[in-house]
Amino acid sequence: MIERVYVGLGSNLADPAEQLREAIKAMSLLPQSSLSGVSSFYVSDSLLPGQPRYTNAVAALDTSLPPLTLLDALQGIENDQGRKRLERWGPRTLDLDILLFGDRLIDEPRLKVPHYQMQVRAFVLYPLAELAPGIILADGRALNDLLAQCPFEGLERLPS
Ligand code: PH2
Ligand code: MG
Ligand code: MG
Repeated sequence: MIERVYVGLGSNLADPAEQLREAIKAMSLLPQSSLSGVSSFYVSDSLLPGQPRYTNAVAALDTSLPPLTLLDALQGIENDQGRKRLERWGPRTLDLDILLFGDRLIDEPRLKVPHYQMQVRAFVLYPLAELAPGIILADGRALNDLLAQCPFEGLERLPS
């Protein structure tokens, strides 16, 4: 079964936009998968003060990989691009987060889907809306309702 997965990309170290482009290339080479869209890039302040600004985007991936296999593959890409897991929420060269996985609700120690904090993250919701306008999440929430509660304020959309 092929499922549509939305992956959030983020970087705030080592030329963030270049990290995102490299990650998109690597995702396009994943087995049993095809990359079917990438949003614009957006720049915003870190949720944690004192860190460099982040560049974020969302990619749409059609895959028949099971969720934890895809998670392993995405973590492999993070590691290949020099991600050091020093502290939770520390600055990072690359962060790849599974946001939505088809119409699944996933509650595993390593993976919660929908991503637990996407509703308060403009840098996730606005790029997602470019690729999946009007989508209803597996838990029944409407993306449009989440957007209405989450101001665009503070996001800077980069020209493509
Ligand atoms: N990710 C974090 C912490 N803060 N801030 C922005 N703007 N974008 C992110 O992707 C981000 C963050 C930890 O995952
Ligand atoms: Mg992550
Ligand atoms: Mg993250």
